[in-house]
Amino acid sequence: MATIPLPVHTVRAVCPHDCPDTCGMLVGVRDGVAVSLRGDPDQPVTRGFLCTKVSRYLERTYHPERLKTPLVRTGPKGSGQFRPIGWNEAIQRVADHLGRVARSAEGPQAILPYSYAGTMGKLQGSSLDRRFFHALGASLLDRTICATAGAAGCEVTLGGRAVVDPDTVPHSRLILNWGSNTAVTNSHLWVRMLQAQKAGAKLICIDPYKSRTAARSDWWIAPRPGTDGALALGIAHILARDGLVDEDYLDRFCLGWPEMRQRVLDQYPPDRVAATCGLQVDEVEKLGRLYGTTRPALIRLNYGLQRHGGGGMAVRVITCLPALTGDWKHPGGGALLSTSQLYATQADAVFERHDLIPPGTRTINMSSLAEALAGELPGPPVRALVVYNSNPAAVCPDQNRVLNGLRREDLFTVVLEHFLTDTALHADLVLPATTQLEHWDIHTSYGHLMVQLNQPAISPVGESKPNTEIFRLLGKAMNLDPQLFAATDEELIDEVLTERTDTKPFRPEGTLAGITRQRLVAEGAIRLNLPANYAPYATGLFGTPSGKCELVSPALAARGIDPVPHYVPPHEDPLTRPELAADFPLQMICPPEPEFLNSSFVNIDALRKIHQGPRVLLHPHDARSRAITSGQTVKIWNRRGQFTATAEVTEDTRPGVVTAFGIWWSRYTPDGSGVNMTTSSALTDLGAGATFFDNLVQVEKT
Ligand SMILES: Nc1nc2c(c(=O)[nH]1)N[C@H]1C(S)=C(S)[C@@H](COP(=O)(O)OP(=O)(O)OC[C@H]3O[C@@H](n4cnc5c(=O)[nH]c(N)nc54)[C@H](O)[C@@H]3O)O[C@H]1N2
Ligand SMILES: Nc1nc2c(c(=O)[nH]1)N[C@H]1C(S)=C(S)[C@@H](COP(=O)(O)OP(=O)(O)OC[C@H]3O[C@@H](n4cnc5c(=O)[nH]c(N)nc54)[C@H](O)[C@@H]3O)O[C@H]1N2
Ligand SMILES: [Mo]
Repeated sequence: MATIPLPVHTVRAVCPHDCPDTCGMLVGVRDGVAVSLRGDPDQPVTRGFLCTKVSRYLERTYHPERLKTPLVRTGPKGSGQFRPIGWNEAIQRVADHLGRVARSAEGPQAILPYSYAGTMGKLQGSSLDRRFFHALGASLLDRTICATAGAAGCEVTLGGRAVVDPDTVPHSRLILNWGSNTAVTNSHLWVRMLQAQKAGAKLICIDPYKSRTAARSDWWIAPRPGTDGALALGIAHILARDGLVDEDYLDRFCLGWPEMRQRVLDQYPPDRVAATCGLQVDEVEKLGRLYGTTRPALIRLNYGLQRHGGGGMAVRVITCLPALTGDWKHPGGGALLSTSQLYATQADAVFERHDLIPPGTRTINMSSLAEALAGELPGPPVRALVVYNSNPAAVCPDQNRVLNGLRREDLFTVVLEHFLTDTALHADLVLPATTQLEHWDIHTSYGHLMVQLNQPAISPVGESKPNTEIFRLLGKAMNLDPQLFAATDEELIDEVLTERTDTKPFRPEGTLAGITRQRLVAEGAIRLNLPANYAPYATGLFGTPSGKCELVSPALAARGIDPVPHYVPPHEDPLTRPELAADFPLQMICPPEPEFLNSSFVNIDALRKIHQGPRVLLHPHDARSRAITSGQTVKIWNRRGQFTATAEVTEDTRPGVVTAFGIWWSRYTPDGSGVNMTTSSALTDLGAGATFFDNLVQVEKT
């Protein structure tokens, strides 16, 4: 006879991962154990559908290798030899060590916090941690590893992010996925693009490799990596030459069209652009004409094209295009990078207590971790590193030098984690953190306009604690002002939902009025208070100093940068660096495998086993000259480092471009090395971002 199961109750949660979709989830709990996890059908944007990765989140939470107690290192750094210790001892050891560094002649700036978006939740992502490090006077971290080049490119041109209401996407007649693998990285937006396609829209994908998005588009255009700025200027040339611009929009809302017009007509004719981009002149002409004659046209520009020396300028040029055509005026037209700025949550400066930062505190760029750990940056050497929500040993550029730094015996490293990642393996102390099923959080989104609350479904697994609680304990142990840490997590959520007071003029409507924790608990996701089909740039609400779309940018001129849109080549460009290309002739791009989220989920067996191991795509032309065939093991290297992978010879990557997939943990690679062995810590032109897709390599059979 079957036993009667205990009742299951359902808890509303939110996917915490770094992805624009911020899915609503429902967790089924029986007798304190999470027994099911699915998409929340009532979340109006994500509508019950979860990706392959996050549908396995229970395997993450209950993974046999989940960290359950604090650990202290007993062997050499990186060896993985640890022994469990109690929380009191662990917290005391961290507090003692950080205290010693802070009191030393080198001072508190020798302490470096290192975090990114392992969780996007405001509480576990950037709350009491910030207050803690600000009160301590630690070095500040510039979080540049993902999005700052594009943010800076948009800021200069638009005075805010390129944003359209994702609800309007089905109205679009022409969609350009530009450096965006939307089918994989933003699947709920992709559904809307397919809706548009069904209604007759054309889908174009601009990507040096045939991503899943490219494969499902009507047209795949494969420029050389890092040349998107030139392509956009070529489109602008065709618009100007053929009279395909919206003179009225340009007159009313833009600054500097005459200068930009002259520039593109003089310097970016299609034949020259085609040569720079490695495209046919016909392709450039056809793209320019299609873009100039189809309204509304939407550009989904994303991160792939930003991770190059000229990534900031490329984004600036691309975000000029919808002003030339007047696309911003049409629902379904414009350009979309991120919706994150529309959330009028309490200002970070207030919530994270920026007032506590001692004047003159230095800022360390997270993409320069290699340099920081090697003591090559101004200021005191880094003596203590506190890592949470990030796995820099795997995800940072110039991995060899990052690992050398992490192996320094005089460096004290603390890592808050779910697992013994490559970074945690190098820690002196590991502190076990809770997953999203075990803590409170509040979520904005960078791909839609919902506010969502994550409620804990189960008690912490093992002795793990939320990041907030860990920083409360550290704050107390270091005798920091108790007021900073007094609020409970639920009270912190209420603080986040307190209206900010520095609202920018271009988003007067995005208020949180009436959105409370109580309502989020009762109702689930709530849309920001914004009008339907929200389109700030339709009526010229730009956030620039002139209040216009700055095709010519006085702000850039003031910084000594050419204020008129132009092309900035990649750092490692075979055309402009022939001496480097003589030894390392192939441009390498290295996006994550679709089944991984950067380095997260690599330890979920079912996901990892979809692939045999690290792989690299080579065009038949490049494979033939190296006598490489599919299935062979190859080494990929340059002066910074090398890694091995299995070759796939395919026309899915353009000639001259190697596409390698990440971001594997070293233990799952053939030689303990990942894609970031060859990547460079050189920074982007604007925004000081990382340049993962801008490195020249050689490939050879092993
Ligand atoms: N499944 C999955 N989803 C994710 C992530 C993940 O790791 N896995 N990561 C999340 C995060 S953190 C982010 S930032 C976003 C990233 O989202 P996307 O920007 O969409 O993803 P990427 O794969 O980084 O880059 C997109 C495409 O740009 C192409 N590309 C590379 N160089 C160039 C270039 O010079 N020009 C052009 N036009 N294209 C180029 C790459 O081949 C890639 O297919 O996705 C998020 N979603
Ligand atoms: N070669 C190459 N390198 C890249 C990229 C690329 O495309 N190619 N992409 C870059 C991009 S876009 C990004 S955003 C970065 C991402 O780099 P990271 O932000 O480092 O992202 P992940 O690799 O997902 O690592 C996040 C870690 O946070 C941990 N974590 C999650 N939630 C919590 C929590 O609540 N508490 C604590 N303490 N820990 C938690 C996870 O277990 C995981 O190990 O990588 C960059 N690196
Ligand atoms: Mo990212």
